[in-house]
Amino acid sequence: MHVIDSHTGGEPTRVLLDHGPELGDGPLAERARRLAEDHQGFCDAVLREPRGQPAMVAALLVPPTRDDCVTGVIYFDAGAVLGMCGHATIGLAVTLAHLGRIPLGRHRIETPVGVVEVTLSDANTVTVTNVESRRVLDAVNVEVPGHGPVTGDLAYGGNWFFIVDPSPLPVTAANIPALTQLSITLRDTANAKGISGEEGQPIDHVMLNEPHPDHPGQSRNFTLCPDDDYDRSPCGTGSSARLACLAAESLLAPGEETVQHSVIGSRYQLSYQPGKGGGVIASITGQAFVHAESRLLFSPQDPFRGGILL
Ligand code: PYC
Repeated sequence: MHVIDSHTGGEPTRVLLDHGPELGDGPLAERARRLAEDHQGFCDAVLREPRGQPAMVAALLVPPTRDDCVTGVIYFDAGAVLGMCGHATIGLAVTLAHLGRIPLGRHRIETPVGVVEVTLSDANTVTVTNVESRRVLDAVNVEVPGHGPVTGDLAYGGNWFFIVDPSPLPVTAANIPALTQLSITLRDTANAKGISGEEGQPIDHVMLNEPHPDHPGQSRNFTLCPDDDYDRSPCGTGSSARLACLAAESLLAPGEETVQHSVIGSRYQLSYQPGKGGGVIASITGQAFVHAESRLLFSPQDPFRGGILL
């Protein structure tokens, strides 16, 4: 299997160029459902150690249903198939340019949740214009076992986020184990309470924010992903969901720029325009770097050809 690995603000993306499972040619949401239901072994084999690494997101290229898109893509991490992925879309655009498949400029990419646009400004810098994001619930209280009450918003940015601002714990590298544990317990408790999207969609990500101590007016976040690992980047879909919350509170005006930092110190520039459905259309600018191009081999004799599953 031919793969290209990149990172976006430290967060890994693996673009899968061939040997994907047969998913048919229907709508991408349908193909994504088939991937999640019937091909977990494939997802584990390409993302879990020893071939993959913690926090890695795969971008499985599939034929788009629309002529105006350069490709279709289905993203997944080791825990779930994702609706969209901001950092991986930046990584995908940079990878397609590395392969000579797209020039600088604007391109459309079809995902299971809709068409997103990428603007490739140079070999590494990409602005993603996401699907419409929205806040669904505000100031929801969750009693987190072992911690106490936590209040946050439920918002959609291509994935489903519980967003807490300010974070109950400082968003620092030293706190990553504690932030991870708190976020897992918070997500599981909120899901058990039935806090969900309009059609019962469960929370798949948790974002804990705080004002950046060194950059007045900017924010720093910790984001937990479905694989129970944290996003090294500031999380594109989470940043989009957060923009929807800021817009709902009139804390950021349309077109106004802000900067979102991740817990490891990488950053995105963000802004939004009002969406047609009452939410926001987020623009996320970040950088990705290709760092490996390789072929994954799966020997039938290898006891860990399907990944390490503990
Ligand atoms: O950037 O949207 C994102 C993302 C989701 C999971 C990991 N990164």
